[in-house]
Amino acid sequence: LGAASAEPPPLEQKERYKVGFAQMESNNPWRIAETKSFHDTAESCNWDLVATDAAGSAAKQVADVDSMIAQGIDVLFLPPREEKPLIPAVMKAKAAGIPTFLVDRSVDPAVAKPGDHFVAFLGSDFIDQGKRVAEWVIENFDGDKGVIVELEGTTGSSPANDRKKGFDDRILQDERFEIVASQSGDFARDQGRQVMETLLQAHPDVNIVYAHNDEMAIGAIQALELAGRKPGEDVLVVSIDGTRDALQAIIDGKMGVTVESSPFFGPLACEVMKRYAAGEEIEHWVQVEDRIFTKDNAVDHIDEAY
Ligand code: GYE
Repeated sequence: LGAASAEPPPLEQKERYKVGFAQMESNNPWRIAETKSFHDTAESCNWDLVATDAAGSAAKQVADVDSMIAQGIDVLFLPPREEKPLIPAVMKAKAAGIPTFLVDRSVDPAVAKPGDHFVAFLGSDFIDQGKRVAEWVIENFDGDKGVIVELEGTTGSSPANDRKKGFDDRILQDERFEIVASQSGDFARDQGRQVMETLLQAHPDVNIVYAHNDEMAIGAIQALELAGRKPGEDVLVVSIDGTRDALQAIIDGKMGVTVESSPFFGPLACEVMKRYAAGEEIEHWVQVEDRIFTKDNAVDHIDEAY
């Protein structure tokens, strides 16, 4: 046996493809919108779609990929829930001759590489998203001392790691700001609310909440209101995604900003897959451009939101 080639497996050109989409969980509007985008694209892109839902378990997500490999998919689209536990799934797909595209989250780049173990990562620049939130806060916070609570995404996931880095590095360059607590709410509304309730008791002087996604921001707003605080007046709430509820919270004056992170990956997946089958060289990172939503434009975008 020769050494495995340092290239992803090729994809043959044909009329219809059996496409695997191994979703990680479906407990929030972002995930549901992403899954729907793949189902919608299946019709227009001639896919027989095999879609699974790992219900928040990285181990189940790996097992779901195993079963897709056994079912003979031609190509795999994988949003890895966490950076390290999903590496075996990427490796097994390659060994089975199936090209993999990572969508919306990535894996540890020291171990699994684009242009080798997988074709490409399709998604946003999470460091930049965090940095843009920090810059908006620096420009718009009008107090003397910013006391920040940070609600982190899923521990060990690429967006949680990078949204923290991008925000923290930038905000701490300005001496007005201090991050007094930073804790995971697993990208979920309920956990965001619970963690915020606890952190509010330890840090009643908080006046800025940075959540790594909108669902946790909405949970935090609920916790703040329950404690008699006035989000938008005495606490600035900022986050990332651009969900309908977040845009509504901006319109209602309860949230300051959300930097976009789009879940609509289906059409991009179709396009990149076709280019790959045609033998084109695919950039290792197919980067998605993100808009920014504030009180100036939230109302213009709420109808297209999810
Ligand atoms: O921001 C979050 C979701 O991986 C980019 O995951 C995605 C993130 C998104 O649960 O809401």
